[in-house]
Amino acid sequence: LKTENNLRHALERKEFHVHYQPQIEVSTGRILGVEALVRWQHPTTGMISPAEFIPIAENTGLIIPIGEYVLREACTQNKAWQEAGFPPMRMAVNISGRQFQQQTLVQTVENVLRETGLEPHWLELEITESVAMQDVEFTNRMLLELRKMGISIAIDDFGTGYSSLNYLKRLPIDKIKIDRSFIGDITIDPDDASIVKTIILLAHNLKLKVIAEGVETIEQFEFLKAQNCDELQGYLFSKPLPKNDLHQLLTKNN
Ligand code: G
Ligand code: G
Ligand code: MN
Ligand code: NA
Repeated sequence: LKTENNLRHALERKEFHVHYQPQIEVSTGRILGVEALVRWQHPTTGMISPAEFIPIAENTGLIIPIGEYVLREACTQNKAWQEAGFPPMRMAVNISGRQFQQQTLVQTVENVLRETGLEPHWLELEITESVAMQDVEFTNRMLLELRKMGISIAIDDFGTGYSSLNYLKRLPIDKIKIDRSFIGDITIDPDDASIVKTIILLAHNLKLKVIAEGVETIEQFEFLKAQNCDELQGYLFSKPLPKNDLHQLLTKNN
């Protein structure tokens, strides 16, 4: 099922859809943005998780057209929400390792922003920590070019890779996303609690915003609030939703 040919056909038949998960300002409960998350709606199998097909898309290179589709769809949708009169918000889009290594990424992002009319500061790209740290010189050059456009950069899955603190200080980034593997047990595991506290302090000392992902309980929310975490994302507030279901949340947010 998850072969190169099937992925190619899925792209042609428009079986990929984008869901959106709200990112909440901890101090106010407001929706500051959403993360775009791709879904494969297979005609007979049903919904297939990106965890299952992104690795194949990476290996075959199909992540390039799939990723460009997600980026264009997400920017188009964000512009549409703005034009419908919802308070403007940020759109966060995941960029895979293979996409990030493409010299054409900057041009692609520029084209998509121009074509959709979305202002750059409403777009955030998420690069995983492990991808960012692979070749720090390259990452630095690439992020400088992307940020020159006016978009922002978040380091995804933070804490699961091996960041040199020295590099973290030098890279032109805006935000750190604490990986959800640290959040699940913050209220019961003292080690996870101190790791999360330390990441928040570190981020703030470096003038970076910090968002916690995978927040599922009120207790986790209270902990993060007490530690001055800036934003959160997780099932406590909302799971990733199709665009039409998100309309209702945005209306309440108005
Ligand atoms: O949404 P879900 O938790 O099922 O996603 C599983 C994994 O797939 C996550 O690691 C997420 O970052 C990744 N993912 C989801 N959508 C995209 C996408 O559009 N591009 C890339 N590169 N990864 C994605
Ligand atoms: O790695 P990345 O941040 O892109 O992954 C986002 C993934 O996390 C999505 O697949 C989304 O479905 C999943 N996710 C979002 N919120 C929660 C949550 O509260 N709990 C769990 N277990 N997964 C979540
Ligand atoms: Mn992400
Ligand atoms: Na993540």
